[in-house]
Amino acid sequence: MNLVTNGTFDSDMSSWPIRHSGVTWDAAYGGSCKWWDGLGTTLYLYQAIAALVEGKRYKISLDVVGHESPGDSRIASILLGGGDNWDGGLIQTDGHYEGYAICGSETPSIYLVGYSYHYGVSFWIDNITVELVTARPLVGGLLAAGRRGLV
Ligand SMILES: [Ca+2]
Repeated sequence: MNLVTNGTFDSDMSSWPIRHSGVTWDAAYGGSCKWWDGLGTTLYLYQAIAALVEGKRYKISLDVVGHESPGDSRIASILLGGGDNWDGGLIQTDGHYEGYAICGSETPSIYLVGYSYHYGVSFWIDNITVELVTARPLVGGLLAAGRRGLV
């Protein structure tokens, strides 16, 4: 179950009250979130997500749906509850991105941090999701396999 509210930016930036002034709603790409500012500016986007639990592992995904040349998109960090950076790597150009993060001990939330690499570069993101990773039922699976004579 996706825990993010309005991660699809259908018509506005509701549920994303904390963000840099260069992170705004845009009608482009069917409703998306535009990141823009001058060279080297740190941009950020934040949403409190009460359902996140410290120490639990979550899958995060998002799409970069467009960017203006000459620069690539740059989102360097995605943190849950102030925990360690996700393992999805640097988000550099258009595409679908997935990674994992463990929720830290701060206010349950998602916090995305990026920057404009070249002056005037804009990029658009969409479809932000955060889902709890549930452990596979390994023991039950082995027992079932055993009953079928597989182990
Ligand atoms: Ca959208």
